[in-house]
Amino acid sequence: MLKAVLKVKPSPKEILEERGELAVQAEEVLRQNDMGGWTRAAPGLYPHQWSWDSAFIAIGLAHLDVRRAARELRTLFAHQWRTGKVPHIVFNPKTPPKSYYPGAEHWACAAASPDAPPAPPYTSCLTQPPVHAIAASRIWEAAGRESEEGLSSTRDFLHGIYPRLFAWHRYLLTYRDPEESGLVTIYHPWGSGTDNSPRWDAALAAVEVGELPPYPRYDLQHVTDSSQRPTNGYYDRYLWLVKLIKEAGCDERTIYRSHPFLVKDVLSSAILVAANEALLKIAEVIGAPDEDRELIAGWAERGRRGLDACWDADLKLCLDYDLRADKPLRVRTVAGFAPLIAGGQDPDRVEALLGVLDSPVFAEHPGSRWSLPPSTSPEELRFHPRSYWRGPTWPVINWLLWWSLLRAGNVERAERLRRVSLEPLASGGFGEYFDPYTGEPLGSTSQSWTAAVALDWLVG
Ligand code: 2M8
Repeated sequence: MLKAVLKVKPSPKEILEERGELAVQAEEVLRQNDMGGWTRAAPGLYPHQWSWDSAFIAIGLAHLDVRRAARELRTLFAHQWRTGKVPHIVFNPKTPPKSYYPGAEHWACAAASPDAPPAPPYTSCLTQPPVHAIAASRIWEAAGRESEEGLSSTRDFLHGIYPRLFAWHRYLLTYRDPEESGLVTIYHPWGSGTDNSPRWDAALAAVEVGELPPYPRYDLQHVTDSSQRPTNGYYDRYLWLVKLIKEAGCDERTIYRSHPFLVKDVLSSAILVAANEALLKIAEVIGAPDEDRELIAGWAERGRRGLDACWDADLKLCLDYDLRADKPLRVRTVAGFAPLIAGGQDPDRVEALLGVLDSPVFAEHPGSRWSLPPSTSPEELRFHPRSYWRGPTWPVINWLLWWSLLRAGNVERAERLRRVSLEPLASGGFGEYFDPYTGEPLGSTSQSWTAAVALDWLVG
């Protein structure tokens, strides 16, 4: 087998040296992308602050400097909307023109909505998966290993960020879940963070795209071949949806009534359950009122029930739900492991999920270079090994699965995943994603969140 041929076992000393070197390199990537109080997602392709990237970045930074890690989240939450929404991008006004499209001028949210921050730096109007409370609680854990001073500054940070995190989760469980299903609704594939995943193909196919002015694809300048990025056909749909959201004044109720893309996203929903558990811990540290804690515990419970309702017993995975077509979106992607990420599952469900994870449908596909889950199962017709979220393996997703296994008490399986997850980085650097067959790093280089999760794996 290819896997066996490629693996010449290094000695324990070599492993330690290599790991030490990798941690130094990861720290260097975060340093280079540090813009002061926030970190750009990547040097060329993503020159702004992205919401869930920042949360992962804070998890890595916590091992270098808990104050700087806290600042990463504080900067992001300084741009929270009046509704509690945390925007998916905070645009850096100092970025040279023609760096990223669509940028702040295209979104023009402040003009479209009275709920948006009125002054620059402007933001987008979408959201991304809510990893932030998880990051804040990891910063608290890291502070516990520090001096009394680090601990007390982090306690102050938790006091400041708690009401903002609370408002963020409440936004997701109200505006984004008027049905009270426990599941988060997204209006755009960008809201899922797994943009061109085949998860969204059927729902996007039903969107009728109208007249669009020509637009640039600056993203294609930053990859070695355009197959790594979404096609123009997908971009047409993305920009059409942006246009409709702006026309609705970014108003959630109007969007809910008229928008053609309205989907319950199981990955975001599962992350929200785990984030609510983290928020409960923070509530305890800062002594938040009992009513808050009851509410948060109820949100987590509701989320678990929602995910239960999305369980597909044949595929043994969780499925997203298309509210417009009123049916599940039946594709095998890493989002299907949502219950594992939510945590608190009964042992049979965990066993079923691990059975799929460790099968040829995902991590043990015979063509794979490493035992890592591809973002889309190679058994899916729409799988593509090099195209963004349609097949490559993503370090941040592997981090989520690793962390979930640890929480579930499956230390041995978690450790195996941690060790294998470092292999692509040791051989290919801090790529955005990796070809599961060849191991080639793809997309952006020096991607901040890849470096951040590597640090957490190596130093944490
Ligand atoms: C990718 O998404 C952006 C749009 O938000 C893009 O392709 O331009 C996704 O991988 C997303 O999950 C990530 O947060 C972002 C920055 O790393 O890039």
